[in-house]
Amino acid sequence: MSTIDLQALIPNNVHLGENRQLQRALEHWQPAFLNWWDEMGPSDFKAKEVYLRTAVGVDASGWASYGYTPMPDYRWGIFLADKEEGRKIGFGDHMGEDVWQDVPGEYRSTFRRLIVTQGDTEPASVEQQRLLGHTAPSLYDLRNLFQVNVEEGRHLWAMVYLLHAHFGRDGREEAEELLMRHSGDADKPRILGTFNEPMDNWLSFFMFTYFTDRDGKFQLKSFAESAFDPLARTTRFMLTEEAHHMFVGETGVGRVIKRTLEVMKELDTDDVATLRKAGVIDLPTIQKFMNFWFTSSLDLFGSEASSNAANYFSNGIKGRPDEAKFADHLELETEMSIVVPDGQGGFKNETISTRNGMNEITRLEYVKDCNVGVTRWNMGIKRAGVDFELTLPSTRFRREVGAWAGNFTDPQGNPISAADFEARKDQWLPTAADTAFVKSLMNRVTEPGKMAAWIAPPDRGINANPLEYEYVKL
Ligand code: BYC
Repeated sequence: MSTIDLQALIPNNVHLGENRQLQRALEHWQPAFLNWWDEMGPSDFKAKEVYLRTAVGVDASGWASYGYTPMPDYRWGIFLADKEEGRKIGFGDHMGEDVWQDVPGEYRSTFRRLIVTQGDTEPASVEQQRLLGHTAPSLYDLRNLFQVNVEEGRHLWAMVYLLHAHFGRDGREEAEELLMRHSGDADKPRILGTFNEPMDNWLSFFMFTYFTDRDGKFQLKSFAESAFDPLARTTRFMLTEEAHHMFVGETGVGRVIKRTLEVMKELDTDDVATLRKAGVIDLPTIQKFMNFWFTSSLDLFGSEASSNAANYFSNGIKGRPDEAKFADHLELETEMSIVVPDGQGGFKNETISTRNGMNEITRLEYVKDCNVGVTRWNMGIKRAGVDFELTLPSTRFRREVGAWAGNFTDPQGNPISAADFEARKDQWLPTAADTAFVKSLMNRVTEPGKMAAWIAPPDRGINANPLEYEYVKL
């Protein structure tokens, strides 16, 4: 097991103290990070004590400690999962060779670009969520928001460590740049689309942590297979923290639905206007928010057919999530089928090499995983005796990246004209009025144990504490 230095300026299990140059470089980046947190992180809660989980090791049985801390004092550390002695590359053209402890020169720029892309999403999400603390529906939710935020900060540290440790001066420059781009900035936006979307209400936050953090899960799983062992070990540990983020999303959306169902029963109605007047979010609006965040997250997997993705796989850079469960780890001559527009207003099957289809394979695994929570939400709706089913739209709907970008379909994936899409999009996606309504419900609740009227309480508190626990000392 690795030794953990928790007393160091930067807590770590990578023997930072033995590499003075690297330590100095990271200690130089640290004030820039704290400055970024101060300017772009959660606004106005700096001095408040928050009941937070902090990573203090990588042992599955006890990797975190819980306690009150003001967020700027959070101990952001560098933790890699333990080294697996004798680990071999598990896929692609280097299959069976020893994994790499450093980046081979020929793959350096590709690794750097991917690590930067991954790193960019972490502070981006904190920036997107910057103002949400002011409208938290409970102290429990406020604490969860801040937990997610500090851990995204730690994930940024994880990528910055790799850039500093393995990419020399270029890496240090990229680490600086990670603090310079900002979500939604007209001149220097974040790299990937979803991370520039505004997030000004908690329904969007829950959808984001359900759907977009789940893209994170799948991308991290792909990196966890990488031949570059420090990347694989870093991302394996990040996945441990990521699980809570998706829990926040799944239970968050579930609690919104539960509360709506309660009011539907009380008032014996499914009339949207009546429910909105009663202060809950109607199910069709929840479906629209789901359509938006799910489709935006689908784009994060890249094009259906991608020679980039084929190269990542061939070269051992990125595998498929849970690569071991696939029968063929070379996919040298194999082919697969994807659905693309036929150029005449319809669609057709196209055969591509499996290596070129890696993004699509990962995306389809992601869709399956997304459906697990949707099924659970639907079970709640069915149990309440309400005739309504939430459904994930087709992977062809509202795409801005890949084969379907610039093509219009309905949520079932049937091609339609641009004019038809324009005429019907308000039925499928949140309108300005829908968002304004959801925002109108966002009033802050600060009494321990109390919830805003549009959301049901969670089943239990955090770390076996009661719901009434003072999760944030305001
Ligand atoms: N928006 O060949 P293609 C997370 C670019 S989330 C804008 O299909 P490729 C988290 C693409 O970069 C996980 N641009 O792409 C969640 C490429 O540009 P260049 C984040 C896009 O390379 C919540 C070009 O289009 N991690 O951790 O096969 C909170 C050609 O595309 C988009 C990663 O993404 C888009 N949506 O695959 C906090 C992993 N999609 O290079 C955190 C690292 C594509 O030609 N990234 N493009 O200039 C990757 O593995 C790959 O870059 C992608 C794209 C899977 C994103």
